[in-house]
Amino acid sequence: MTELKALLFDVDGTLADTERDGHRVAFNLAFEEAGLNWDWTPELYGKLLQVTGGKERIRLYIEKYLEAFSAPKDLTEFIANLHQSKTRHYLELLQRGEIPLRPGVERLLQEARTAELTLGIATTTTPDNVTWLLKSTLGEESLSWFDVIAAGDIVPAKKPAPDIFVYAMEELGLSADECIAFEDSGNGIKSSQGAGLKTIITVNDYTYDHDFSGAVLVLDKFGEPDQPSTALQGKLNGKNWLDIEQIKKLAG
Ligand code: XBP
Ligand code: MG
Repeated sequence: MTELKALLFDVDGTLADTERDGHRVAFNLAFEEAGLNWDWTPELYGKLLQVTGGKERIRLYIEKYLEAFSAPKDLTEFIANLHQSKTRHYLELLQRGEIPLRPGVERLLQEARTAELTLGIATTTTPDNVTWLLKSTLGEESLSWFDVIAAGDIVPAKKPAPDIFVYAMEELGLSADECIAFEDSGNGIKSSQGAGLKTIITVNDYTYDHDFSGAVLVLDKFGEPDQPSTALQGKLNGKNWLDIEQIKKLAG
């Protein structure tokens, strides 16, 4: 049995519930700033989340959900500028401390560090979004906890393609059987499993009904002793929260 060496975390939906009250709000602020009467409601945003990547999501909206829209000559540039504005709004929201980590995330990261496990991130979101989520919740020093932060456009194909997890493992010099992934969505587990990784899922309001076949465990949250976790697929051994001991068993 290969020894577990690294934990690879997705960000949005896994480390923090960032989509409905974070990214979605930032998109709408960018649309308003650009004088566009676009309004991504929580329900519409749930549909748009079928595509990973903010720029890709704007393009999906224009192509599939907008009736009359006279696209500018350079649509790619238009989308890129809109997305830059959205990212600025999102970073301001993070810097105001508006997005907390999900229950159990900080505890699990600290337990992993104590157990001398390597920590990595594999996410579709923009790199600055990751660094500012970590800085605003765990402090500047937490950036050094991660040996790799693989994010955004650094790979040619975003989730559900496996590229970002493959890239993260290459950067760590580790094989899939030395790592385990943590994800929240159907696109996420397709990506992690496509990279050959065992995967633990924590669901959220946008992903609870996704197909997580093949996940080694599906939870509603990582949990804390005073915020018990519920296993939706697979089982927690003994404790009502996920800890390193159980992760090592599941990775085995
Ligand atoms: C989630 C995504 C990202 C965010 C928006 O990434 O798909 O696109 O929704 O961030 P993950 P950007 O679950 O892999 O963390 O606008 O920066 O793409
Ligand atoms: Mg996610």
